[in-house]
Order: sequence, then structure tokens, then C-alpha cells
Amino acid sequence: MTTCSTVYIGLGSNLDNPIYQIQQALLALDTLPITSLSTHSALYQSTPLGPQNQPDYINAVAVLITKLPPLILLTELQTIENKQGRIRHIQRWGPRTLDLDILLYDNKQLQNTRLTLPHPGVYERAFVLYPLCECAPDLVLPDGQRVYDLMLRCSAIGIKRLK
Ligand code: A4P
Ligand code: MG
Repeated sequence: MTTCSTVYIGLGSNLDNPIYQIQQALLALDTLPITSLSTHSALYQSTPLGPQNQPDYINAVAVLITKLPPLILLTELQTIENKQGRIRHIQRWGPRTLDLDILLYDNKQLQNTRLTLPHPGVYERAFVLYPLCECAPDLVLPDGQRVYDLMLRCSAIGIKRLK
């Protein structure tokens, strides 16, 4: 019997009505097989990390309870991205309709060609840490760091929680 895992997903969008894109993605996450959407953060507006000649992002974090193994889940997330018009450009960190990152999958630490866990951005990105703390203020990363402490050390300049 496969046990359930707790997975934190980072959502981001800065093209084609980003608020709508994130809302649609949350609905899509809730329809994944052998998965349920447990909770999600508020939406945050954030200035772009990377190239500055692109619109602000809308970011959020969702918590899934799933029996999907990590690589199958990644494929499912990429299918949602593609359905929502994701076009992969050569430019790193360019604009996108939807980005779904697996931030954490239980306490797994993993590095292969398709998947790095935890996602490297979880340690330092305000648009990840603030919504993540909203969902799970007591969360401890596999290396023992508390996300709440990381959030306190991370400037909130450039991010705004939307009502
Ligand atoms: N991949 C490896 N580990 C993971 C993981 N934990 N979750 C691989 C998801 N994917 C993972 O991703 C490239 C490859 O990463 C995938 O094929 C997968 O096998 P991608 O989504 O095609 O491209 P990307 O997102 O442009 O790449 P990257 O380097 O993962 O970018 P990030 O870290 O996702 O950052 N600024 C603001 N304000 N808000 C944002 O959300 N996002 C980015 C993208 C840049 N600037 C931003 C934001
Ligand atoms: Mg990504």
C-alpha cells in the first residue's frame, strides 16, 4: 500500500491574466489523480527575479496530499503547465503563463536530471517563503532549517500579499 505524502507546490505566473492562471492551476491541482489539495496560501504579487523586462508575477503555494511518486507528479504538473499555454523559451527565468515547482516532497532530498528536492529556491526566495509560511509556519526542511526562520531573514521588499 502506498502511503500519502505531503507536497508543497510553488505556483507562479506573469502572463495572460496571472491571477486567473493561478486560480485555474489550483483547481487543476485538486483534480490530479490520488491527490487532494489540502490548503493554499493567499496570492502574492512579486517583482521578477531574473530579467527585469517582464511583468510582475503572481505567486502562491499549495499543499497537496498525494500518493503520486515524485517524477509522476512532476509530469502531471508539466501537463497542467502545458494546458495553460506554457511556452518554454531559451531565456532562463523568462515570462510564463504558469510555473509549477515541487518545493518539498515530504522530507525527500534528491538530485537527478529531472528533479531537485527540495527546490533550490525554497531557501531564499521571498515569493516562496512568505506564502509557504502561511501554509505551514512550523515546517522544518530536510536539513533542519525552519522555514519561519528563513522567512524572517528574507526581505519582503518586492512582494505584496493580495487581499
Ligand atoms: N526541475 C528540477 N527540480 C524541479 C522541481 N523541484 N520542481 C526541472 C519542478 N521542476 C524541477 O523547469 C526546468 C526544469 O527544472 C524542468 O524540466 C524540471 O525537470 P521549467 O519550469 O521548464 O523552467 P524554469 O521554471 O524557467 O526553470 P527554473 O530554473 O526551475 O526556474 P524557477 O526556479 O522555477 O524560477 N520571479 C518571481 N517574482 N516569481 C516567480 O515565480 N519564477 C522564476 C522561475 C523566475 N523569476 C520569478 C519566478
Ligand atoms: Mg519551474
